[in-house]
Amino acid sequence: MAEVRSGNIYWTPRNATLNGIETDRLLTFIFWLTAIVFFLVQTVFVYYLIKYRRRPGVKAHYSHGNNTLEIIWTTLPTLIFLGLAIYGNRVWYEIHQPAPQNALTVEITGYQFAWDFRYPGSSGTLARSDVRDITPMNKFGVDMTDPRAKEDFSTTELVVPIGKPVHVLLRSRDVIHSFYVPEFRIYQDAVPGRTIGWIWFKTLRSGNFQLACSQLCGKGHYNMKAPIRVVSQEEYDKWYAEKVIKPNVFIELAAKK
Ligand SMILES: [Cu+2]
Repeated sequence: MAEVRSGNIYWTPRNATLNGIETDRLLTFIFWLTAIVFFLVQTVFVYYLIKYRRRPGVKAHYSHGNNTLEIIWTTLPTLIFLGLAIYGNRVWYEIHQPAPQNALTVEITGYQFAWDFRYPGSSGTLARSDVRDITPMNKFGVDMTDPRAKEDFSTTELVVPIGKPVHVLLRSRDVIHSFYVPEFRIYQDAVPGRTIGWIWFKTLRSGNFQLACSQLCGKGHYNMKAPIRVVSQEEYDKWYAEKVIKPNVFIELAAKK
C-alpha cells in the first residue's frame, strides 16, 4: 500500500529524496514571491480604484503616461524573471549531475499498461540491451550473447535500499509514458525508441510509494502503476538474494531461443 496522505492536501506530499530538497526550495521560493507580488498588486489596484472613483463635480484627468514609471515596472519584472531563470537552471543542473559511481542501476520500462523493472545480477551491472532487440519474448531487448543476461532479473515493483543512489534507465515499449513519483519530485517522460539515462535519485527515508504513469497513454492509463518500496539495506539484501537466484522467466525464454 502506498503512503496515504491524511492532511496537507494543499501542498506537495512529503519529500523523500535528496534532489527533492532543492526542488522544494525553488517551489517554495516561487510560491512566496508570486504570493507577495499578487497581494502588493491587488492592494495598489484596489487603493486607486477607490481613490479615483467617479465623484460629482470632479473631472477626469487624461494621463499621457510616465516614462520613469514605465522603465521601473519593466526593468524590475525582467530582473526578477532573469533571476528565476538563472536560479531554476542552477537547480536543474545540480539535480542532473551524472549518477554516482556506486549507484544501483535499474532499467524501468513502461508499456500499455504497466511497468517492468530490470535489476543487475551479481556482477552489479546490467546486461547490454538495445530497444531494437525488444520482442514479445525479450521484453527488455537484452543482448543474449552478454553473459550477464542470465543474471539479470525482472520485477513488477521497484525496491531500493534507503540512502543508496539509484540510477534509472527509462524506456517505453510502445507509446509515450511518464515516470512520475511525487514524493521523489521526479517527472520524466519515457519515449519509445529512447533510453533516458539522466534520472537518478537518493532516498532520504523509507516508505511505500507509488509509481503512476503520468501521460495519458490509452484506455488502461488510469491503472498503469507500480509499487515502490524504499527499505533498509538489510531488507533489500534479503529481497535481492531471493530474486537473484531465480532468473527472470522472460530472459530465460529469450536465452533458450
Ligand atoms: Cu502510460
